[in-house]
Amino acid sequence: MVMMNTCCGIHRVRRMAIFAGREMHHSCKVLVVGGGTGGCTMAAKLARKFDKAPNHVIVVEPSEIHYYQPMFTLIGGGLKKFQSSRRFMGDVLPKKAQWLKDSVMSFEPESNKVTTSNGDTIQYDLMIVAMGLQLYWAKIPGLVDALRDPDSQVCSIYGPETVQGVFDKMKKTTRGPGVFTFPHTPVKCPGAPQKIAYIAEDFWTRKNHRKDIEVIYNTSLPVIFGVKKYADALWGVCERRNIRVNLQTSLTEINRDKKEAVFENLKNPGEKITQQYSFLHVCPPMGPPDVLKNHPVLTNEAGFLAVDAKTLRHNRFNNIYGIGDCTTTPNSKTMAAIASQAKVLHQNILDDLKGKSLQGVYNGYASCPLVTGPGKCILAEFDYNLQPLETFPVDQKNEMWIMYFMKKEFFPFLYWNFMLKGYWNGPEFIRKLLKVFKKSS
Ligand code: FAD
Ligand code: UQ1
Repeated sequence: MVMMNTCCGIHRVRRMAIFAGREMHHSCKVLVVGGGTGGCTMAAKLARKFDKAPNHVIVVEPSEIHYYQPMFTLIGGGLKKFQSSRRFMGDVLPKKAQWLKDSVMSFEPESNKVTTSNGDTIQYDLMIVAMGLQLYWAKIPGLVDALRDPDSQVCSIYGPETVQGVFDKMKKTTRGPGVFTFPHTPVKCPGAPQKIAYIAEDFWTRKNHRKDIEVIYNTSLPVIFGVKKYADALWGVCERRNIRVNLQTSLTEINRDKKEAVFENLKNPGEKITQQYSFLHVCPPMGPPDVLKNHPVLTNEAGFLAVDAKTLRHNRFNNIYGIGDCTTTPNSKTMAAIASQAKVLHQNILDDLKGKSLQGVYNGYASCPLVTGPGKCILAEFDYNLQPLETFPVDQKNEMWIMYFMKKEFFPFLYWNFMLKGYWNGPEFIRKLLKVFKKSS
């Protein structure tokens, strides 16, 4: 255990920014690295707390645009407009926090300092790391060029720059195999690679092309979904709709001239399977950002920020916390998980600032609205033990219109208006309320 300053006092720096040549030196009480879902949510909660002292919270975030990424699945299926997934970063980050439009390049956790790509340094009392996942497009030979080629019929909902091409390519497909992939790495929203398959299958059925298009879902995983209850329901959907599922089948290469995708059979490593495609949807391999991986003192072997799965505090540095996709917590990497983590993290940081022991415990809650077509959705909710943890007093393994409505209209509303402002802590209170209601009825 490396000894560290606790966040709450030993290192009392004045909140300030000093010029030293062209670089600046900043200092703050709380530094938030990343202004995506987790970073923005935590900055909002804490900036409100330090209301009277502006610039106590600094957010370092290089991007001008903040995306509501769950919308990408519906945009890919032609069910929502791209515009509805984006807002200017300056409009969503809290006004009471200071936004540095820059990237963290290196961490010095022993001296509570980071350096940015501009050469600025930021001294902090407490740091929250919320850097998300990096998409490793280049790890699949042929993928980058195929995605850039509008005639290639290769597409992906996973990037803001690629999602806009998906529906056009879906519309152009009238015959031949439609192939969907899931990589051999952890991913954000592990349901999304199959949701887009269901939406495409539904679209081709409505257009009367289905008899000429074989739909194939090739996943590196040994299961269709990690939670048995929902996996059983999803196998039922695939059987009813004649979607072929190949488990432990991992995309390794794309040859766009021949319209061939090469897969490795993970049940027999080294064995290659070549698959023709007319439409290929790729979920790219992903992992922690390189900057984090370059600091093994902060991470596990795979490069994820090493935090305690319950408290979200760093395993070695007491004044570092993590939230969201970039950490080692073994939950499903979703926005729904982050809403629950944010509640726990907020409580633990306030306890820490008061010098108390940490009381907040994250139970691994995650949720995945598994859209199976327009108007149809299975709302999966579960915990660290992969046990269902459902909010509503209905059997959520069933496809329901109301769940689809929530995915399409209610969750985005909740996100922009409550979660990013620090007011949405996940559905736990609704679950408790409905449980009481259910018992007394
Ligand atoms: P992000 O929101 O990705 O933010 C990370 C931020 O860190 C970025 O803004 C980035 O610019 C910044 N950053 C990176 N490096 C640096 C650096 N060096 N310095 C400073 N800043 C840096 N979740 C659900 O709950 N339900 C769904 O239905 C759902 N569907 C999804 C569908 C798709 C297609 C995708 C892609 C995701 C989906 N998700 C869903 C997952 C959800 O969007 C993510 O889990 C969530 O946004 C992750 O938040 P985060 O804060 O960890 O990372
Ligand atoms: C959720 O809280 C959330 O964050 C806003 C999502 O992200 C888009 C979700 O997809 C889901 C399912 C939840 C969970 C919320 C309820 C009401 C079950």
